[in-house]
Amino acid sequence: MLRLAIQKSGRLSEDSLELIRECGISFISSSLKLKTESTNFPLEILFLRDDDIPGYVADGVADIGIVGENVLVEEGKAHLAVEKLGFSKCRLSLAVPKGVEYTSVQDLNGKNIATSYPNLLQAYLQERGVEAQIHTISGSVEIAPSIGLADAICDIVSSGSTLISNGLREVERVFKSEAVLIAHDRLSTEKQQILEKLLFRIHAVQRASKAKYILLNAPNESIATISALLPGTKSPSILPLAEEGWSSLHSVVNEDDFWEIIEKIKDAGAQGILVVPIEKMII
Ligand code: PRT
Ligand code: ZN
Repeated sequence: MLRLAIQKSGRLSEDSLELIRECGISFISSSLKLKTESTNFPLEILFLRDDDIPGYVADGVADIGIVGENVLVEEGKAHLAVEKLGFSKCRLSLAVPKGVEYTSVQDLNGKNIATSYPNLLQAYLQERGVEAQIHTISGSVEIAPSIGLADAICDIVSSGSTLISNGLREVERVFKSEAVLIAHDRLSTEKQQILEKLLFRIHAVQRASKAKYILLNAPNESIATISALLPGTKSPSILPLAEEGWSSLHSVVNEDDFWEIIEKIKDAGAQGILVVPIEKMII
């Protein structure tokens, strides 16, 4: 049995549970519970505050966990990271009041900066030879300049609207973050094997989320050109159509290259293009 710690309620909770479900792991979830056990995989889920997750995993109270890299690195536990998960993307940024002149990070010398991430901020400033007074506060960092507590702030930014509505301007990106899977560094052989099974499923889900299955019809003389444009897992599957001189091509394309590829294969003579989502992808 492997123990996974995830955030009880917050920005990471829903996507963490969704990932586990997409891995085909079923469990009875209840927002009131502190833990639950899967009905079809040797996994127990603990629901905790995100800040407590790195510590619990480091101590072995939980075997694995899902947490933001910002919290993990701030707590000095980056070595526990196993896999980036691609959700809860955000950045830790420095921001100053809109009207204040700012040319470089050197302008922060001797200034007061409010943050909930003193270690990440200190490392960033030190690397650039900036000496500032860091005020550690646990919440509502964005109001610190307006109440006279600080000249600047260093806080998590996602859309940027919190900064704007508080009259602040983002000036430096200190750290880029996303959700990561972390693991205790001395798991038993049995637990390590369960983790590997889980990682195998996570990889299949991650690959599928970026890939699209593409089907199209093409005149036989265009097959070579179109095949060269379709990356696929290997080469595309080619099936003859009932209509003489035409074939159907099947392949997989990456979401990022998708629009560019579609345009090129249309120009090369492809017709009846169908693009469908892939649920799982094992290569
Ligand atoms: O109760 P618990 O301690 O478990 O949760 P929490 O309140 O400490 O954390 P939570 O749920 O707010 O965030 C969990 C994790 O989500 C963070 O550690 C980040 O890794 C990630 N994340 C992603 C974010 C954001 N986006 C985010 N936008 N964490 C916080 N914010 C906040 C930010 O602090 C600021 O107040 O949202 C505001 C900025 O958002 P924008 O969109 O206006 O820029
Ligand atoms: Zn927290």
